[in-house]
Amino acid sequence: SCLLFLLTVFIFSAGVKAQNTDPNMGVIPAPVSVQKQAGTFVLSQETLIQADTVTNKAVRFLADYLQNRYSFSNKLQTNTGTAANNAIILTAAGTEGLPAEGYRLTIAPNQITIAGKGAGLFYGIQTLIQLFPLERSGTIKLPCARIEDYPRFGYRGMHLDVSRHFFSVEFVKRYLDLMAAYKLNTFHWHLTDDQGWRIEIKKYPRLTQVGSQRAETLIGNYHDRMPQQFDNTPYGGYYTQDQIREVIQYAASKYITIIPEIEMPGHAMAALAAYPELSCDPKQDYKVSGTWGVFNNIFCPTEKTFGFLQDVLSEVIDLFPSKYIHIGGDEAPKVVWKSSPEAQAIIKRLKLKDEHGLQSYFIQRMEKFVNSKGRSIIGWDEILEGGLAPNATVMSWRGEAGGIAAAKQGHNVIMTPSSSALYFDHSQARSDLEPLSIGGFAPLSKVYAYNPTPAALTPAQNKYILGVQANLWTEYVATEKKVEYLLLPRLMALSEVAWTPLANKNYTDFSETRVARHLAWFDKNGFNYRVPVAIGA
Ligand code: TNX
Repeated sequence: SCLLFLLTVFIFSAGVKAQNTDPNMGVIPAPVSVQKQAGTFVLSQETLIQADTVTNKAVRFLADYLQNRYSFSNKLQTNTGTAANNAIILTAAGTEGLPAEGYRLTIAPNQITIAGKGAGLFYGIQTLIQLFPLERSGTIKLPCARIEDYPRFGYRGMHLDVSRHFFSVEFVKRYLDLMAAYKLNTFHWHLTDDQGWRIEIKKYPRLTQVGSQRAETLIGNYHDRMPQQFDNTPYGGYYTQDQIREVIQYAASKYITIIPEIEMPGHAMAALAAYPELSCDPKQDYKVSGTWGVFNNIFCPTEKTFGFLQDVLSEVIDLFPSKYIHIGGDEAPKVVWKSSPEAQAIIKRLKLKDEHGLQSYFIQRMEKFVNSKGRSIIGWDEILEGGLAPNATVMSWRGEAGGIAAAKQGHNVIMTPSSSALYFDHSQARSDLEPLSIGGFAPLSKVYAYNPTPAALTPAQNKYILGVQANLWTEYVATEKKVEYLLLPRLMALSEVAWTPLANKNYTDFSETRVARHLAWFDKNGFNYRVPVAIGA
């Protein structure tokens, strides 16, 4: 009887456990509210899709997804007001009181309803397809439930550096697919740097003819563990404007905005190699850098440079519909400006305090130009030095200090602190057991734990925190497989930082219950990832 008692206790506790496990039904990022209900909906080839507008891109996404994954050709029909049985109803009706990008998903035995507008409808569909069983054949059995959901932050970003290493249009699209699956809505495309200029600019063809190519490929490390090693294979690549447009359109189909970054005044070696007259010493022989780091040669703050950058930004603005244009601003040593008569003359004429004042003047001039085109600038937190441009948004990467200072001044902020594991080029576990990386320690648990609203800010000041982003720099990332390895599974943790209300975050539920299922999905879809085993600093 003792045994029977133990058995009863065991069964009872297992039952309780079963009820409490998987409170989010496997969905990442964890939704605002999930209520499981009795019954199932069976989705098949016969299920009708009824939508307010059948040509809507979210609606098309669902129909194409069912076609591609299950070879279903579900009939699409405009909503008539009377919902059919065995139907998925996609509609803007029933969205009252929902915040932007939110949705209500109801799975009942005879119908699935997703209420949402624009991105909200798309995100409801993303949640729905995460509930599909992994097996791709037969019908799709879905547990009944009601989910209400909306994001914590309006800016949910992921960055990719395509300068240090170049990635194809096809790969960038796959990257966007992953972002969209986890409800990230902003892709920060780092298009120019010392090691390569990657965007075609019609007015300055040498930017890509010369600036997109480097003579050698660095295969070793530039610091600590290994001396620099080169093979002498030339390396290069760039996107034509047609390709850029294609990627922008693809992103838009998944409700992702692309923010292009054109670096200034630093990280400019590729541009100077193409047009040495933009430097403070045009007689020097500039080369597209084959090594990593911070270089002293930067754009000279001359009228010629301002004219050039305005031309470049004009073409960039014509291509990209984003509200924000990122103009860099980071890591610009002032060595060259200190010894340049031209730079010193401007400091004198404008009565600027020093070279930092000149950097601030540089950024403010570019801001005026970007604002005149109806857009706003984002810059790395160095743009605080010497005074912020009046309308600038600050990307806080050297910890949170820059973001905190900017918010206190009433400027918008995007948090992307390298010290809080948002640098996905940093190692996910003990670095001697991981592929060669730039250093740093950014394990999954630390990414997950990040909270973008610092306690140092009042609730009113925290309103300036537009959101959060992770960065993937590619000095040590030459292959697509390595990008995926660094991105996954950390992208999922980022999505929960950006989307999920603080009260719903739970690392145990995330890492022990939900992640595994998503890894299996990556396996099925051929994405590389790091098996998330924690191995300490
Ligand atoms: C700093 S983050 C940089 C990049 C490097 C990165 C490597 C920032 C604004 N600048 O140029 O790629 O560190 O982690």
